[in-house]
Amino acid sequence: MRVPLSLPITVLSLLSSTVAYPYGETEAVLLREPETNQAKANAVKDAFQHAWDGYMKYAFPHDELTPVSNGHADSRNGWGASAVDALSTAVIMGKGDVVNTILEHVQNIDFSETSDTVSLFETTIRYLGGYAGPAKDLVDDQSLVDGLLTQSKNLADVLKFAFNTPSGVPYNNLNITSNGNDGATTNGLAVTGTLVLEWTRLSDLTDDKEYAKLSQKAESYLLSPKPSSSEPFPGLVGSSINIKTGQFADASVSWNGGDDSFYEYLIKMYVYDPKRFATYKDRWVLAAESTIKHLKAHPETRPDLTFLSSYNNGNYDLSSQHLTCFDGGSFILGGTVLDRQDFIDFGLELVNGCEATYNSTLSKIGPDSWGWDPKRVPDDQKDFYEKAGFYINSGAYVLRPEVIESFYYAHRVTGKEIYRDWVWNAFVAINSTCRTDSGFAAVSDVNQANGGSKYDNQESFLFAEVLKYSYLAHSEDAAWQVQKGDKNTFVFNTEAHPVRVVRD
Ligand code: DMJ
Repeated sequence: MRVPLSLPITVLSLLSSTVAYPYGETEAVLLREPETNQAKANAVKDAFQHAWDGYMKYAFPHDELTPVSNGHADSRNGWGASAVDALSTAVIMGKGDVVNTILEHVQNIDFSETSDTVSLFETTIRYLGGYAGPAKDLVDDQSLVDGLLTQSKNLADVLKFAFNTPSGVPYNNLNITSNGNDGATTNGLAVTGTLVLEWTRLSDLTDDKEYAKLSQKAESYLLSPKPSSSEPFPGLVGSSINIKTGQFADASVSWNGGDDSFYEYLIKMYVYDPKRFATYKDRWVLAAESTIKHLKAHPETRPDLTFLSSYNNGNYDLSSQHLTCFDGGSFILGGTVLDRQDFIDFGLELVNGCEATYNSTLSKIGPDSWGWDPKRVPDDQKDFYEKAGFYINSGAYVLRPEVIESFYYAHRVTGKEIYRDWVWNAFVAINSTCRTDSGFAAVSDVNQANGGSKYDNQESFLFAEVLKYSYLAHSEDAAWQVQKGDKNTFVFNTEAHPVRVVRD
């Protein structure tokens, strides 16, 4: 079977020029003389090639390059996670040689072989979601393209025992050799609720309804949460689900890591197929409205900024994470698709808050987590908190994409250049701070001009997300770009792999 063109198989330093201009009370500082967008897109492509060359030289076909020691690591089952995660970005960038190399690799993966505990969530979003269909003219051997769907199915068939529980809520941590699990009694909101796009897409492509059915059954408990106390505000639900009963085990509410992409996928399922997934959209709208009403927070020292707090049993936690910053993009996507300017406006407030976490640090990269609770300001961060509006809880940057991702959505939907400038600023800072001789490294302290020390780790989502969103923000309009209104041809999974939406 031919995998059609661009059919996303859901399986498998720079110097400062100090140009500044205002946005609300936040300033955007361009770290480099402005160039043409084409030149910026090419610079992102060069960064991709740099990382790809280092990965090929020192790490392929392992999961990741260790970019300081020039070795390799296998944190994602040892199936070449960086190669698979790089595929859709290489397609979009038109890098035919890279695409061909990855396709050849994919054919040789034996998904029954790994000595690792397999994460259903990570394997779904990176591998199953990662087989974005290569453009035909980039591929030398079309049989390799055809093989993607086969491998997608092979992988899902290896993983599907995870759903074989009394409720159908899956285990996340799997032993695929023994069809075993870690004996957990609960599963997390995001890891349960971020399967449905990839597994439904696989069913739609194969006409085998089983994959969709399994993932949608698990999702059904999240859409109709029980007990009712697990939904303290309409649409906002607890964080863990009992695997035996499908009932929520708590009522702890947030958009942070562990919960995040459940909300992301509610609206993305509607974009994928508005006819089948209107209920998902209704749940996202409830969650979005409750979020504006109950979780919106403004730091005392910077009331112009907006962050999302979290809530548990009457208490608010005034802290947030880099992971949470997908939120602006989610509100903007939902707002444009549903023609709700209030959601777009709130999304832009969130984007502005996340940008402040970048422009306030010495490296111009945002921290992994931060807080704004006046009672918890560390003594050594009082001045920083006064000026920035937040204090840093974890100053690491591990090559996460969410801030750039939301800048990208803001640019695509508003058309405003400032959001594209913010993408460029972030890319320039990452390129300057994290770059090593062979790739890009996570760093320990974004509030040091040089990022502190480098960790010997390069997550595969550098290829899938950071470089893709940075490239797309500066490149021409194309079918896979986010569009205004209900005109999207593709929707990105949470790992930024484009999935073709269903059209009549
Ligand atoms: C990626 O795997 C995905 O974006 C996921 O949704 C969250 N964690 C990483 C990036 O931070």
